[in-house]
Amino acid sequence: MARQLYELVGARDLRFSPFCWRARLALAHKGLEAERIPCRFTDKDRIAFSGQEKVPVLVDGDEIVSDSWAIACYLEDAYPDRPALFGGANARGIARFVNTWADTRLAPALVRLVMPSVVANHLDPADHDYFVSTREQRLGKTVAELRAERPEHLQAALAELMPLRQLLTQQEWVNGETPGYADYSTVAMLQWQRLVEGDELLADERRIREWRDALVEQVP
Ligand SMILES: N[C@@H](CCC(=O)N[C@@H](CS)C(=O)NCC(=O)O)C(=O)O
Repeated sequence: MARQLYELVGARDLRFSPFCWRARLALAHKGLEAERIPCRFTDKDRIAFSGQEKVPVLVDGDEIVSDSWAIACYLEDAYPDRPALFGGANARGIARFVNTWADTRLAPALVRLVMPSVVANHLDPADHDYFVSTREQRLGKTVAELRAERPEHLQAALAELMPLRQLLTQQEWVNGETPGYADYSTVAMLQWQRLVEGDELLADERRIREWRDALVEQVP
C-alpha cells in the first residue's frame, strides 16, 4: 500500500498512543486506508527517515509527515474533496485551540493516571526501562508515587473534563453538528486512557462515554 502509518505498539499488539489515534481517526474521517506499521518507543531506527523520533508518522506516496496536528492539516489540504476535518481556515484555528487544550491540559492530567497501568501491563518489555526513566524524569514523580496518588489524579482529570462535559450537554459534537478534528484530538486522549485502564474515570460520565464510543467505532 502506498500509504503507511507508523504507530506505537505495546504488549500484545495494543495500539494505545493518543497521537496515533488522532491520525487514525483523521484517516477514517477522510475515508483513507493506510498500512499500520507497529513501532515501539525504542524503535527509533524505524522512523529515522522522518527526521525526528516520535510517532505517528504518515507516509503518503512521496510525502512524509510527522506530528498528529501536521498530519491532520496535511490530510485536509491533500484531500480537499473528501469530508472536511476542519471546514475552513477559521474553523481550523478553533480546532487548533481544542487540540492545544487537549495537549496541555487533558493529556498531562491523564498521563498521571495511566502511567502506572502502562508500566505494569502494556509496555513491550524492550521499552520498559526507557519509558520509565523518561516519564519519571518528565513528570518529576516515580511510578510508585503516581500509583499511590491515584485518587487525587482521578479528581484532577475529572476537573479537566469540565468544558467537554458541559459542551456535550449543549451540542452533539465538539465540532458542532457533525464530528470533526476538534472531536478527534480530544477523544484520542480518552481512548488512550480507556485502552490502558478501563472505564473507572468515566464511570459517571455517560454522555462523554457515548460520544467517545460513537467516534472510535468509526475507526477500522
Ligand atoms: N506532538 C506529537 C507528539 C507525539 C508523541 O509524543 N508520540 C509518542 C507516542 S504517544 C512518542 O512517539 N514518544 C516517543 C518517545 O517518547 O521516545 C504529536 O502530536 O504527534
